Amino acid sequence: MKPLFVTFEGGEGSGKSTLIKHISSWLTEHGLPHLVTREPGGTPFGEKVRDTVLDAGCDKISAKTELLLFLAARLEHVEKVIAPHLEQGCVVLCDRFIDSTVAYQGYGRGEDPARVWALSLEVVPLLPHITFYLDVPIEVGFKRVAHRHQGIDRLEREAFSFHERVREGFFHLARSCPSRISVLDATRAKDSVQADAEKILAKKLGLPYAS
Ligand code: T5A
Repeated sequence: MKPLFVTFEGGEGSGKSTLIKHISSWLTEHGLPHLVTREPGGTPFGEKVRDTVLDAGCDKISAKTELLLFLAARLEHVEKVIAPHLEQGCVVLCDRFIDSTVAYQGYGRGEDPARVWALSLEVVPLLPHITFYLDVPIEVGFKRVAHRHQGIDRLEREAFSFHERVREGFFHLARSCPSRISVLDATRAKDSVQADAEKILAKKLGLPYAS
């Protein structure tokens, strides 16, 4: 088995978790061992960082502190979970990774995106083989998650303009890395988005695909 590291990126409520769940079932149908994980998170330490960094009641922290927290969680995640699974030949499906860091802490928070990119790769020198960027207008994503009971987190609370900068950042990244990042119009019905992702993965994994 050839390892494959696949990441899913997008704004709030763009449908990443829904697509990952579908792709996980699709891989199971094809008998392919895989891991589903997320960032921030994926390890007990990473989940603690997640609780802190997304806690709407958390003290105001600087953009650099926030960046370093995401990177610290990523380092643990890659060393303890992602790299060992890739070494075993697994497909790893990860909800958010380096592109979120550049989009949110770089474009969103106003840290130099090129420096955020370089620092991220210095701390964790690993890039996904394939990234799906699920694009939806900000208001569509927020509307989709508005019914949730647990309330909105610290990043979701940011102004509309912050989320617009993040979206622009994702577009910029997609233009810079066209062979890695596939932009999916995620305003379409779930089955259309899923079919696009399956087609790209089938090609990469050498699986038959009937469109
Ligand atoms: N972050 C993360 C950083 O700032 N820097 C970093 O380095 C990293 C790694 C993570 C936060 O951390 C930040 C970014 C984030 O703000 P999170 O809880 O993971 O927070 O938040 P999200 O990633 O936004 O997760 P969500 O669960 O809110 O959104 P999803 O997973 O994109 O959306 P999903 O699949 O739960 O779908 C939402 C709803 O839409 C429906 C689903 O059924 C669901 O009800 N839906 C669709 N409806 C219509 N059409 C479709 N095509 C649909 N697809 C899904």
